[in-house]
Formats: sequence, structure tokens, C-alpha cells
Amino acid sequence: MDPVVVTACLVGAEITREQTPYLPISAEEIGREAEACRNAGAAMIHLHVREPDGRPSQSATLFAAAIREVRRRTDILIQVSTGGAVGMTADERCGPLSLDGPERPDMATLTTGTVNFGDDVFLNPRPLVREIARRLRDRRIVPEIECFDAAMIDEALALAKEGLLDLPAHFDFVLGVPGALAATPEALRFLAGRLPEACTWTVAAMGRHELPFAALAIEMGGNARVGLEDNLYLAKGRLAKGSHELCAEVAKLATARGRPLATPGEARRLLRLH
Ligand code: KMH
Ligand code: ZN
Repeated sequence: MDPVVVTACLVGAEITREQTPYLPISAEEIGREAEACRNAGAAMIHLHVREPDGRPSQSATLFAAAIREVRRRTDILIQVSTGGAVGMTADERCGPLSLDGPERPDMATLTTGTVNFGDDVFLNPRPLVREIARRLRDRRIVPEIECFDAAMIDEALALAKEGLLDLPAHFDFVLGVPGALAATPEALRFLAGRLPEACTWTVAAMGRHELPFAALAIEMGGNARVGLEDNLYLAKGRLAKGSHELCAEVAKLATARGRPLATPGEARRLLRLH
């Protein structure tokens, strides 16, 4: 089997310093945490940024500052969020896609459908999905397709038919968001089985499901995303002191299952990044 690509979702848009003191907020904190995640075995970060007071933001300026701090310290790949936070406009969400040169993202997310997101709605109407897909295609930034539900695979295949994304593509199965598809092994097997030939996938399971589903994905030949965006705890009642501790757990899971960890260079090849 191929090496495992571990992605660290180290910031997110929803969690707060009240929930965990280990949430990185400033560019420097993000840079340090990204370096720690790389040292723990991650090949890529999934990046959101925050205003100094912790509010979620998709500001290109804030992304540029964080990306500079990450790249000053480590060679980890950078996948920027185009999901942002619930309620943001398409233009806001696409803020980081304008970055170029040394701040150009390696990859960006693309959610291909609307979904309940706790008591909120993460709105992704079809025209908005196409707008973001067009911008990604025009900028030649490879998407990670975020699937919170099975229909989002079908919508991605429709986008491919319309010429808005290339196959094979890379998918992230987001499991266990309240109101969306639950984290069950059957769901993961179904989703992975729906992908066309040569597509790659990772799993992002929420809360206590994070590490068990990383283990299952590794056994199934997939990849794993872990970090504070999805889960705050290393074990019941024990806060992770940053996403790097969760990456270190995945590294152990991969080693125990005989799969090496992908370097950023290997991840670039496996995920077909430009
Ligand atoms: N914060 C969620 C509403 C992404 O980054 O692309 C959306 C999200 C997905 O986190
Ligand atoms: Zn995200």
C-alpha cells in the first residue's frame, strides 16, 4: 500500500480558546504548530485563520502571514479552506485563493453540497460550488473534495463531467458532524467504494471517532486527517496539547499497520498536486 498522507487540521473555524488553550491563533502560533505536526508525521496542514480576537476569517492577508510563518519553519504542504465559517459569502470564502508566489496554497478544499452543521447550515448551493470550482480550476489549485454526505460524491462527479474538476480526484470523507452522515465503518466503506478508479481519499471523523477512523482508513488503504478542528481530545478527558499530539497517535497507528508515512514530496505525488 502507498504511504499514508496525514493531514493536520490545526485551527478550524469553530473551536475557541475557552474550549482548549492549545488552539493556535496568531501566524506565529500556527507556524510553530505546523512545524510540530510535520515533526510528528503530518505531510499537509488544512488551514483556517483567525482574527487576533479568535474570530474566524478568510482574509488573504491573514492567510499570507500564516503561510509565511509555516513555510519559514517547515516543508509541510498547505491546503487552505474555502469552507471558512458558516455564513460567509463565496468571495469571502475564496480569500486565500488569490495568494501567489511564495504564499500560493498547495491545495484547497471544495465542499460539493449543502449540509446541516450542528444547529447551523453549511450552505453550498450548486451555483456557489461551481463558482469555487471554477476559481480553483482557473488558478490551477487542486481541490480536496469535502464530502459530508454521500450525495457530495455524485455532485463531484457531475462537476468532472462539466469540466470543472479533473479525475482522478482526492476526497475527504467528513463523518460525524451532528446533522450529517454519522461515523460508521459501513458509511466509510460505502463512500470509498463509490469513488472512480485511481481517486484517493482521506477521512476526517469528529470527536471521539477521529483516531479509530484514522486507524480504519489506514487499514483500508486510505489516508487520515486529524487535529483540533475535528477533535480536542487525545483520550477521554485528556485534551490534546495541540494537533501534533494527534498526528503522533496516527503515526503509531500507521506503523502498527505496516504503512509508512508520506513525506510532503510523496504526498504531492500521491495527491497529484501541481
Ligand atoms: N467550518 C466549516 C463550516 C472546509 O474547511 O472546507 C467548513 C469547513 C470546511 O471547515
Ligand atoms: Zn476546515
